[in-house]
Amino acid sequence: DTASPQRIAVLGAPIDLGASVRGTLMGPAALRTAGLVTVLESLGLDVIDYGDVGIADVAELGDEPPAKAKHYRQIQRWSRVLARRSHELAQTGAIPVFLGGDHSLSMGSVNGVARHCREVGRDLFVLWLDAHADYNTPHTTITANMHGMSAAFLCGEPGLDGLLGDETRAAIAPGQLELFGIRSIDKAEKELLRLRRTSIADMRAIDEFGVGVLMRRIIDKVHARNGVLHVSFDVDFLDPELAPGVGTTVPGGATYREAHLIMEMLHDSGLVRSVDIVELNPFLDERGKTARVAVELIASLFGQQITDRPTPSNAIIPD
Ligand code: HAR
Ligand code: MN
Ligand code: MN
Ligand code: MN
Repeated sequence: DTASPQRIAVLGAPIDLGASVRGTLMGPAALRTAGLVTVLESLGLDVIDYGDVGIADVAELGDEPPAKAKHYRQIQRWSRVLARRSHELAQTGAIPVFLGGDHSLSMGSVNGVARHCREVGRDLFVLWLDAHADYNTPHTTITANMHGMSAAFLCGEPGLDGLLGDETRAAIAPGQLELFGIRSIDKAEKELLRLRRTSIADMRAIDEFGVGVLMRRIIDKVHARNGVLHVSFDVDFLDPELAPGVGTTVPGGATYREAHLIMEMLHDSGLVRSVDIVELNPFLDERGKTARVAVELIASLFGQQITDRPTPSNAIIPD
């Protein structure tokens, strides 16, 4: 029903053990401080902020931790609680927006959404906006950091099979993953991606064709399959000049204008049903710069247009 406002369910996941650098646990607070909820409300959306999820009540399972997966036990507790909460939120018909936290949180958030999509018979496509492919497994990883494994886990790659315990695992097909903005992949990770024929819009492709053409291709594909989209937005997708508040910066990232266009095209597509905002590390940020740009981009994703922004030039009213 187009008359009722779109509902947004905000849920914080203050997790940082999936990354090598501590500090992303402050991400949800920084995104709220930068005005995330207010800006979404100003766009006419009905926003419920469910606060932050925790793992205090989540039991430890007794499965054997994989040899190369740091902090497996804690990430497992996060993944299980997030998978459950994500599924519940998706079922309410709201658009869940998960505030990270490092990128390991997507193993739970996307699994929950994928489970819901499976139940309602829609194909879920996942747009992975990131400098990294996050397509390692405990077998391929060099660092054993679990934030580098989330996309692979979601595509059903082996090695973390007991992660969700009795929570239903809902893997997506590798053809439903769209890696975008990539400029750092490990050797074994790249081989695995090649084997799976995963779609990768790396920075080289972006430079050659532009984000407009590449995004249009993805949007058309999802429309053609009557699918829906989850946007997993790792802020290191952005150029470090624009987004310094990240533990794993890689030069040559998306510009302010490229990132805005992507978000605006995604909004116009009407396909987005869920979002992660991950890897923001406020401990490394410069006076809230990265948090602010992330919030601005999320506003664009939910309908803010370039001419809506309160800039001086915007105040010139034609007579
Ligand atoms: N490929 C490296 C690894 O597996 C780096 C992964 C870094 N991941 C993130 N998220 N920052 O995208 O350790
Ligand atoms: Mn990532
Ligand atoms: Mn990354
Ligand atoms: Mn904008």
